[in-house]
Amino acid sequence: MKIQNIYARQVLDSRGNPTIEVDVFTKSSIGSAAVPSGASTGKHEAYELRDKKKAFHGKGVLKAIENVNGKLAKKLKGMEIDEQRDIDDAMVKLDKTDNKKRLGANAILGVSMACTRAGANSYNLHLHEYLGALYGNKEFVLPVPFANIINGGVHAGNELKFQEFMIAPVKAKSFSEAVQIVSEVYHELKKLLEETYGKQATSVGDEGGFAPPINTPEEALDLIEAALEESGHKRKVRIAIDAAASEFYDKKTNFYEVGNGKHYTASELVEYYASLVNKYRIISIEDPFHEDDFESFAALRGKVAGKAQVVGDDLTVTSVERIKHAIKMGSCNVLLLKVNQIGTITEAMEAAYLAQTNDWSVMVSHRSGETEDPFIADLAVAINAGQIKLGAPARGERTSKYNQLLRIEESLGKKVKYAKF
Ligand code: 2PG
Ligand code: MG
Repeated sequence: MKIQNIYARQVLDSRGNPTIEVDVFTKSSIGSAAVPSGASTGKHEAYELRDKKKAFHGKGVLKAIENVNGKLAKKLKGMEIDEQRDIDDAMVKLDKTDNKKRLGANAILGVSMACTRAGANSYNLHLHEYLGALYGNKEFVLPVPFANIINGGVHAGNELKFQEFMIAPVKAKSFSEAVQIVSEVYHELKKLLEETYGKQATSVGDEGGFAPPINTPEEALDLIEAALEESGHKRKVRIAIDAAASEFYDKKTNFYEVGNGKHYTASELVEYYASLVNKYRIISIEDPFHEDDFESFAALRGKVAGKAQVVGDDLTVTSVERIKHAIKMGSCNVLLLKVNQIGTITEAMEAAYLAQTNDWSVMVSHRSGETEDPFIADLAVAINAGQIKLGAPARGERTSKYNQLLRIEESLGKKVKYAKF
C-alpha cells in the first residue's frame, strides 16, 4: 500500500499555540496525527520549527507545514506505508541535520505519527497492535498512570519550583481502577485546597493539576498525603516528582533554589531529595538536577536505590546517544520517552529498546502543550512501557489519553494485565 498524498494544516494546542496536524493517504486508508509541544524544553531536544513572524506571537508553524506539503510529501509519495523505518530514515536523510533543524522535528514527527495511523488503518488494526508489531511485541501490558495533580515551575503561575507532583496508583488491580483512584484523589485534593486556601487555590496549571499559592515541596507533598488519606486509597498509591531542575538551577552560582529560601549545591540537593524520599511515599524523581549533570543523577540513583526510581527527561531527551551515556554513568533507571524530543517513531522506539534492554523502565510522556490526539496511549501499550505520564485526570487533551487507555483495556479483554511496579 503506497503513500499517495500527505497534507498538513495548522491547528491549536492546549495552550492556544499553533501546532501541526498531518493527514497521510494511501489508496485504502487515511491516518491523521497532531504534534505536542513542551514548555520546560530540554536544550538537547530536536528542533521545533516556528515561524518567528508577527502571527501567533512568533509561534506559527506555517514553514513546517510548507515542508510537509512540499519537500516531505514529494520524497515520501510512492513509498510503502508499512515500511516505517524506511519512511523515517528518508525524512532524517532529507533533513541532513543532527537535530532536524532544517525541516523541523515537528514537521517530521507529524508525518511519522500519521504514517503509523495510516498503516494501522490499512491493515485494519488498532494503533497499539500496529505499533506493537513495529516494535516486535504482541503481549500487551497496561501502564501505571502518573497523574500530575499539583503543578508548579514553568507550568503554573504559583511560586512552587518543582514542576510536577504526581500520584501513581501502583497497587491498583487494573487500569480502570487506577483511573478511578486518580480521579477520586484529584477531587479530594480540590476539596482540601478550597477548605485550606479558598476557591482561588483550585485553579489549574498547563497540565490540569492544581496550582495553589504554596512555595515549598513539603507543602505540596503534605497536601497530597492528606488527600490520599481522605480518599481511602493511600495503600495503593505512591507519589512521584518531576523537579525539572534545569528551570531552577542558577548557572552562574551553581546553586539550586527549591522554594524554601535555601540554596543547595548539587550534593546538598542529593541529600535533600533523599530526605523527601524517607519522609514521603515517593517512588519516582524525574530531572532532579540540571540537564547536563549526569554525575549528580548517578549519585542520587545510588542514594535512593531500592526506594525510588530516577527518571531522565531533559537529561536524556529520547536520544540514543545521550541514553547510552546515561547508562554508562549509571545516571537513571527510567527513560522518559517523548516522541517530539527526537522526531520520528522509529527513533523513539530505538530509544525505548535501548533502555529496556539495559534494565531501565520506560515512562511514555505527554508534553505540557498537548492536543486531543491520544497517540501516546497506544504507544505506551505497544512497547509495554509499564508507566505513562499523562497530567491530571481532567481537561480534554489529558483525558483523551486516559480514555484511549480505557478503550484499549476493554478491547484487550481479560488477557490484558496492569503493569507491575
Ligand atoms: C516534562 C514535560 C511534561 P514539558 O518536563 O516532563 O510533563 O513538560 O512538556 O513542558 O517539557
Ligand atoms: Mg520532565
